Amino acid sequence: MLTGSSLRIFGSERAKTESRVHGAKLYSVLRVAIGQQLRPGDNGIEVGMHALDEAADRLARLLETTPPRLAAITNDDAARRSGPDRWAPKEILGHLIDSAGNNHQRFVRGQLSPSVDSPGYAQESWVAAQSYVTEPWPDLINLWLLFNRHLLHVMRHVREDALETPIAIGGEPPVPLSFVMIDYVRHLEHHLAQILGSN
Ligand code: NI
Repeated sequence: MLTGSSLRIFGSERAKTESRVHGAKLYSVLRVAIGQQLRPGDNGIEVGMHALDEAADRLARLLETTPPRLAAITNDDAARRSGPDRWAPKEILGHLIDSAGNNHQRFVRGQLSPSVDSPGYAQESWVAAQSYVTEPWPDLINLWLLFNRHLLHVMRHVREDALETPIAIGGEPPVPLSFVMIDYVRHLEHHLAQILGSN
């Protein structure tokens, strides 16, 4: 069984609280990912590809269903923080736009090089530096949507022989490109649920 500290290899961009939220669901994928690295000759890749297809399908559905729900939130409500240390919906979506930008680099570079060293991501500084909270909510929705449509397109056209490219993020031990893609969708689902709740 993998420990909590092992989980951290999947993204210094994620706060510890988020790792706990994501944790349980990640374990099975995690084992597949590590298995691929330790035993490149086994057939773990089939599981990995299936998981990747599944993640792409979930992303496709989200890109159909969530934009109208996001658009139903007013600009004022989207700028409102529910507490001093909480992000407003605009900032959460901004964080997802940052995630899209950072992962776009990984998705492409992972197909162009035998291994990738990807910088980490200081989420609070990034979100504050871009003043997402003062940006028009409809613009953020559109940017998020179109960027993710493209990332979905990239995920569905990724070269099969690149799926195991080791990606190191922020100096952490590397994980396969397929896992970076799957984890990208999980992270997006987590934050969309924060914005939309159970509505
Ligand atoms: Ni996050």
